[in-house]
Amino acid sequence: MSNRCKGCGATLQYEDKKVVGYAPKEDAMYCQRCFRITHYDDVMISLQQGIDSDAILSKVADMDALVLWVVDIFDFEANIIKGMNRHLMNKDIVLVVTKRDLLPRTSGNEKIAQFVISRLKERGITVCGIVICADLVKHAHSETNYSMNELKKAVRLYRDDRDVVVIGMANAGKSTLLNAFLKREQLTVSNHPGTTVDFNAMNVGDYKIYDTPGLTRYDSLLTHIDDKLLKQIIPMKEINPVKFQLNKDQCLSLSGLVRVDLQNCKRATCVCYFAPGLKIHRSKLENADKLWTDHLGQDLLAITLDSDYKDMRVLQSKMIGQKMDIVIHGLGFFCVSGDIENIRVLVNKEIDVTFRGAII
Ligand SMILES: Nc1nc2c(ncn2[C@@H]2O[C@H](COP(=O)(O)OP(=O)(O)OP(=O)(O)O)[C@@H](O)[C@H]2O)c(=O)[nH]1
Ligand SMILES: [Mg+2]
Repeated sequence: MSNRCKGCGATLQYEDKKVVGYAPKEDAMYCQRCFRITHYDDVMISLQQGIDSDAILSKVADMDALVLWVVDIFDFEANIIKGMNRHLMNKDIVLVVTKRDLLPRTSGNEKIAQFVISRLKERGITVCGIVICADLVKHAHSETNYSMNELKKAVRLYRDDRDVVVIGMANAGKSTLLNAFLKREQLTVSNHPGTTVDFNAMNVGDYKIYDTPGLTRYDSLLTHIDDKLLKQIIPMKEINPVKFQLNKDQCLSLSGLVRVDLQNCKRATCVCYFAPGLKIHRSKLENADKLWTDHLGQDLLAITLDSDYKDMRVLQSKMIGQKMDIVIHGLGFFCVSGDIENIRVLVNKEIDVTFRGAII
């Protein structure tokens, strides 16, 4: 049997430094890439653009195993696996919510569960259970970690003498969850999508539990942004929302990544949930085109994927219900309420936007 890296699952090899799995010594347990990610936050070989997602799903489909589907609640829309039930027909799937601690403490687990249930229903996705996990980074190993106890209960209930396989989008928190579940610090974890590179089996008593590489979402900003900017755009702790009261037509610019135009706006509120490294700038709508022509890529609009805002895609929506989220996949969301006739969103052509009923 080939020797695998305990951190990322790559097959270890000792010849080529530029290929995943390279280790300098034959008795190494971890590859050099995992070592450098853990100690220097240096990915060496970036797999941000993806690992073959269809191949991962078909391998999982062939396993006789309980599936734990890990979903980052903060980036819920980009964490949906399109056609999951078709790929994983007849599989028992438990949805495990991670990164709940990024949302305000005031939005309780009950409300989050209701949100997840209704979104799954709207998308036609069925799962046999939902577990909400909190604070996996800080309090993972505490004996009283409520979420770990709930997860253990769900595994006991649904496993049925089978193995367990953990799947989900890149960066969802799969390896972090497994380290907490197994009370080990074995698996390599980082905020670079594509950290785990292959299936990684671990023994738990009489069964195996598998970590897997993250599936790539091509419509998420995390896949397209320069690796060096990830720290600025991925939130690490509870979001401090930024609130704007609006009483006329206005434009909100999220650095140079997203522009939200609020047209025919009388009285409205917009609460922004993004990483603190991303600055939001408010301007009059009538000045927005000039601002974006003159300053995209500089100053307040410094972080961008585009050199001309006219290359960006334009999406529009009326208000959905009383309170609506404008979700920018891989980045965060604006929550708008009030009297707004039309909302226009400009974003890079590769990135998806979802308009949905508010999560909070
Ligand atoms: N705030 C918060 N951050 C989390 C949580 N779980 C994971 N993270 C962070 O999310 C990032 C990704 O975690 P990983 O466990 O490497 O994610 P993964 O799904 O294994 O990623 P890939 O291997 O790339 O598919 C890391 O920076 C973690 O510290 C959580 O519950 N809360
Ligand atoms: Mg991983």
